[in-house]
Parts: sequence; structure tokens; C-alpha cells
Amino acid sequence: MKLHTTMIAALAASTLCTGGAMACETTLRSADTHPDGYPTVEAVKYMGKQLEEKTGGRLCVEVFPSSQLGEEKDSIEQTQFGVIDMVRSSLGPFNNMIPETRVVSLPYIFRSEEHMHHVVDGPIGKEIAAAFVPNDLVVLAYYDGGARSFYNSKRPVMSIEDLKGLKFRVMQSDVFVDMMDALGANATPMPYGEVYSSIQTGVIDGAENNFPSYDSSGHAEVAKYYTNDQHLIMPEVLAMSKITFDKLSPEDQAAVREAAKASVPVMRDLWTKQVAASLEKVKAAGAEVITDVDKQPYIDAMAPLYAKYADTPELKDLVKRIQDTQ
Ligand code: BDP
Repeated sequence: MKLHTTMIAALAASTLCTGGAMACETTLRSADTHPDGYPTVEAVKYMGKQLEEKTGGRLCVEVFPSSQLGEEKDSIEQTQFGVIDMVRSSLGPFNNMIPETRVVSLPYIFRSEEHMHHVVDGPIGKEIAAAFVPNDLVVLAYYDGGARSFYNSKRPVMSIEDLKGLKFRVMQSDVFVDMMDALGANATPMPYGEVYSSIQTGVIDGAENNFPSYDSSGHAEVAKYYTNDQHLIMPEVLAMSKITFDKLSPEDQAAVREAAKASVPVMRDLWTKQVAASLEKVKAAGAEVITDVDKQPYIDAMAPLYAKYADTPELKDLVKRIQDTQ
């Protein structure tokens, strides 16, 4: 694969110590699509502070929020190349590359966020993380992405029938294109940063996301009908470039892992607070949130996705072990 000029420029910049107030020997650059103040961004900053302390200031982290280093798919690619050191991302953009991530992106695979925590905190979390390594990525932590639901600019969606014919943006993953097909709606995969203007100009009718993203992206302003169907509870990851990780001493690698681990409870706490705050905010701004949703028809409609994406004995077993986790 060829490196773009911009990537080479970024690579040169990443070897310089930017360090902020402290003089750091190495500053690791971390990408996030979300704005400053968003729980994921704050959690990675916290991780950086921990790392700085643990390494006596040898290693620091600088978070680049608001897609400053590019949209998620590009940031992931640059992290694989070692141009960016870390990326915090939803699992969606990894789906076409890592089959195991498709399983944890299947709609309604997790019964609750608590169920998801139990799965990612245990052996299955380790197993999925291991599947990233051949793709030059080291998973440092699983973060929360809450529950994603549909919203649109056209009409209140009271049942699956109301979704029919509407055009929704989905993350760039075949799983979500099939999800929309199964629901009788139309999928338009596109980067997160293009969604606001695409709804505004009518290129799409809506999208799907959790309350903090619906709020911080401004989508609530242009698509006020939100149906809390919670079709996707899926984990997010903080991943490091394997190229960066392999350059670190075993002690520093351990410090990186510990710092990332310490950021998880911080993230979960910030997340819970942000969900409540964002819900209040979007409602106050005029969003119509439909909470009385019968999920069963949605769950039933997803059966073909399970058949398609859990298509080997190993992946079928993974689905079963996730479902069996209490
Ligand atoms: C947000 C995730 C972010 C994704 C975004 C999206 O935190 O990683 O990029 O959704 O829909 O909830 O693309």
C-alpha cells in the first residue's frame, strides 16, 4: 500500500515531541471523531495522564478530537501504518476487515449494556482483541457506545412499517447495510462527518446513533424524530498501532495497557452521565423521543443477519457464548 503525502507529513510530525506543558520524550497521537468534552475523548485524555505518571513523563498522549486527523476509516488505516499511534473508534468500521467484530455488531446480540460489559471484560473480549493483531492493531480498551437507535427528519417511527422507504445513513459496514435491508429501509453508508449536511439537504432522511452522538453531532437539530429501538448495543475500542506498540519496551507496553484499563471505569461513568444529559438536551431542543418501542419485531427481522455473519462453526459458537454470558 502506498503512503499518501499527507500521511508522510503526519508521520514526520508524530516523531516530534509536542508534549504540551510537560516535556515528554514521546507523545502518542490519538484520533477521535468526537468533540472535546465527549466521554471517549475525556477517557483517552485520562489514559494519557495515567501513562505520563506511570512513565515519569516519558510517554504522553495528545488527543486530536473532532476528526482532526480524518474520518474514522482513514484514521484506522493510518493507525495500522503507524502514522497515527492510537484511534478510538466504534467497531463498525472494522467489520469488513475483522469477522469477529461483525458478531459483536449484530443487532440485539447484547441484551443490555451490562451484558456487553460482562462479555468484553471477560475471555471473549480478549479473543476479539486478538483478532485485531494480524491487522496491525492492539486493542487497549473497550469503551461504551451505548445503544444506537434510529432517527429521521420525516416522521415519527412507531413500528418497523414506518421505517419502510426511508433512507438512513449507516456506518461503512456491510452488516448495517443488510440491517436496513432486513427492515425494509434504504441504507447509505457514509462517514460520520457527512451526515449532518446530508440530512439537511435531504440526501438521506436520517441515521442511527446513541443519545450523546445524536446530541453532539447536531443531528437532533435536523432529524427530530428519534425512536429508542436500541437495535445496536456495541462496544467501541481504543486501539494502538502495532508498529508503535512494538517499539515500546515491555515495561512501557505494560504501562500503556494499565493506563488504558484505568480509563475504562472513568469512561463508563462519564458515559452514563452524558446519556442522561444528552437526552434532556435533545428533548429541550425539540426532539421527539419515542420510548414505547416493541423491540420484538425488530429482533425477529434480524435473523437473516445472524445466518449470514455467523457463517462458520467458530463464529456460530462465538454468538452462542455471547448469548450464554450472563
Ligand atoms: C458514534 C461512535 C463513533 C462512530 C459514530 C458513527 O462513537 O465511533 O464514528 O458513532 O456513527 O456513536 O460513525
